Amino acid sequence: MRALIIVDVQNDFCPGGALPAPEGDRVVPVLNTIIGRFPLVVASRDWHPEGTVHFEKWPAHCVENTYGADYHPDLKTEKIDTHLLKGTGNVDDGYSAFEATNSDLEKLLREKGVKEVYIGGLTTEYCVKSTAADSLKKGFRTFLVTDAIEGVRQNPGDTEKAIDEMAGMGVGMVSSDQI
Ligand code: VGL
Ligand code: ZN
Repeated sequence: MRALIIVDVQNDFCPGGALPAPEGDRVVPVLNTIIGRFPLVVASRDWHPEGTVHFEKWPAHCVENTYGADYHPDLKTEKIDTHLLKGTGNVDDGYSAFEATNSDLEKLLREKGVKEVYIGGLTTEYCVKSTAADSLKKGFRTFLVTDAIEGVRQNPGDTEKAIDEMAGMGVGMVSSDQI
């Protein structure tokens, strides 16, 4: 049994948003193509209060119930089985989808008998990497969909470094056409 985790495909992480991955919207058609191939699809959203220590590190983004926190309008959200909200506290970052506060992702995956987790979305260096690391730690076989992720690219090379780090941890690399 395999599951797709779509991480933070939200307006604020796409071009024109508050904290954009320069090509963040490129993941949307790729995810739309593969979303129907998974018996379980989970999607996370960064969902911050207006005041949070997280905004000492980052420009304000994905404030709960704002347009910036909505899914990208073209994402096929009707195919999402479970919607996760994370970063909802005011004292933490909440990068990983496993830190969602409205639902227990690990428990859900175990109940459904999921053994393999495929991850796509935004951003490669932070929430995607943190979600992949947690997934591995919890014992799921974990794969990155390499053409369904985009980095925020604060510094040149950050995105590539994050991908190398994930490969080093044991995350498998697959492209969408291999799924
Ligand atoms: C993210 C920075 C701050 C992400 C979230 O979704 O990768 N990055 N908050
Ligand atoms: Zn955030």
